[in-house]
Amino acid sequence: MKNYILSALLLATACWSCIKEDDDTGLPQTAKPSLALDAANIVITEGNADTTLTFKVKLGGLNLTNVVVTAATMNGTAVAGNDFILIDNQKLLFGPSVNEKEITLTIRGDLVKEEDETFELRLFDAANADLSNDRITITILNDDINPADFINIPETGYTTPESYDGYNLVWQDEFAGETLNPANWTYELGDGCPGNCGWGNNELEYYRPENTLMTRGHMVIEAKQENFGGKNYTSSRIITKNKREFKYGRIDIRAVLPEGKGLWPALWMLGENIDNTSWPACGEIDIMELTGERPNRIIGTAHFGANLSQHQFRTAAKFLPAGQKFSQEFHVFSIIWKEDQIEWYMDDQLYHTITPANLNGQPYPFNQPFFFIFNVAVGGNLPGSPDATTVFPQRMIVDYVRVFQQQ
Ligand SMILES: [Ca+2]
Ligand SMILES: [Ca+2]
Ligand SMILES: [Ca+2]
Repeated sequence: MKNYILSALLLATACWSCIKEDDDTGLPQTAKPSLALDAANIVITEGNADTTLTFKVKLGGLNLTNVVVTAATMNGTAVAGNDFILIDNQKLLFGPSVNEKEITLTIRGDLVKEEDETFELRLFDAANADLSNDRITITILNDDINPADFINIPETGYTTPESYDGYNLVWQDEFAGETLNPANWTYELGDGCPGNCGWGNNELEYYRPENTLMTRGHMVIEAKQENFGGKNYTSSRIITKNKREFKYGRIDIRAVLPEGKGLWPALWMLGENIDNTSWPACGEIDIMELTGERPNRIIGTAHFGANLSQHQFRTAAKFLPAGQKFSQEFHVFSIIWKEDQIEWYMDDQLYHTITPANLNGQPYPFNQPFFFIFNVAVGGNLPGSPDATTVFPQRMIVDYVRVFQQQ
């Protein structure tokens, strides 16, 4: 019974409003023509070149006068300019007896990996027609890949904790972003010329940002055999100078290293005063270097000396067990650095220590802030040039860098 009454009430309300509208004009009712987008929501694969879509707007019923409607695109997650070409309040005029118009929409294709994205095409402000189906959603499906997503990232290897008793984690870069974080890093580009050609070591590479790749929480520096900038190899070199500089602490860097004659990956630091106090008086801490012809050996080194002619260094090597290589899985390269002492570790195994007593009377430059440099050099004084056995591309894969300081 209740349901019956409710239905009757609704019916009565509907009829009453119908009659009222019909009564408004007092003239014989001619139905306005109906105007609609002759399309439904669509899904399109982006493609690598622009794609043109044509939509019909159809007028139904008798059009005795001019009908006008406005079409526009509305940004969603897809944005005009980047993902499609803006339709900015385009007027569609239907003269008498015209009952169809077209809207042309351009979807921009590219090779960049993106999320799937949507936007809308809308009709509004119809004059002399009743508008229905006035909007559709266009979904653009990503069809691009990040080439770095196909790089093999080893799943095994040594790892270290995110906290240590008595220390605070003061800085970390886990390389989780889609691009290198510019708050932390600056690219050093080119071949060092003029002024420091070959980066002071007769290196053979040209540094480019394109050789730094981000994938799945890792930063990859790729050394390639290709001609660019007058060099036969390209690679990347990134620094934290003027952005992230530290004095003392425990530093952990987890990485997989390249291999092959002529490859020279390095995770290292320079004194932040290098612009005023030239090398080696500013000090250099090589947390890890490897020469690719010995893929099971890393070296940790401190460079110092009052001036260039008095340059000295203290170095030590750490080997993996026979049959293992640093290119196969992750290892963690660390220093524990305090006043008047630096210790070098590989997978928490101490293999090198320096104190002022080890510096043969040269000034000790390591009690001041330093910045990081991560790079993969090709050729140069330390490793010599690549040869026929060297396979390119080669990659240094860095999972994280973390700096802990004593509480
Ligand atoms: Ca594409
Ligand atoms: Ca794309
Ligand atoms: Ca990571």
